[in-house]
Amino acid sequence: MNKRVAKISRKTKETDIVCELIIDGSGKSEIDTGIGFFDHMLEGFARHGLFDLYLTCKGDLDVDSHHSVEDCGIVMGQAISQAIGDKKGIRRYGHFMLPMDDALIACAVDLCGRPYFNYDLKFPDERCGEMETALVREFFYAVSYSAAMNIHLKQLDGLNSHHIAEAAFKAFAKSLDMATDTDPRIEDVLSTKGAL
Ligand SMILES: [Mn+2]
Repeated sequence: MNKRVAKISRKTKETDIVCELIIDGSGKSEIDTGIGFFDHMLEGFARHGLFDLYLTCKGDLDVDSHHSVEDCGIVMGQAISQAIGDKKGIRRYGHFMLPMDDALIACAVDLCGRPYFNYDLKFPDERCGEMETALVREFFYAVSYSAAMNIHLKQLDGLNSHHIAEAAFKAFAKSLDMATDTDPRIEDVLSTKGAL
């Protein structure tokens, strides 16, 4: 099978983003969003999902991190959608329960073509590094509508904001890796409707 790849460029008055996502990667990444903690989260996403991700974002960080994080979510959703293409042969559903010390985060995804987002992470701190923890929600919400996928993220436990966020990004990565994996038994798309 050819490697599933997407390249997206998106420029607005608020952000200028270039992204390359390789679904059939090996966990390599080069990320520069100007937000150290967010780079750390996206590197974890690539490494643990075994995706390759090259992403740069030049955003209006003089305002705050909001536009940069949200717009990276939009672009990554577009990249996921473009890379998986017609979805033939993929497992479609993915889930993972990921522990990170005190944090235990469950994620479930469906690459169904419909956006839905369910989120209940609760961060004890307002920020991790220079990134507002409220932006974790904005990122995954943007991915869900932009990729037209269901994303459920549930916090089962967690005391440390860094661990909660990192476990969420890794749980999402593992779930997406499962959902985008192919199964030779699946002919066409995995739907009784015949379309995803
Ligand atoms: Mn960390």
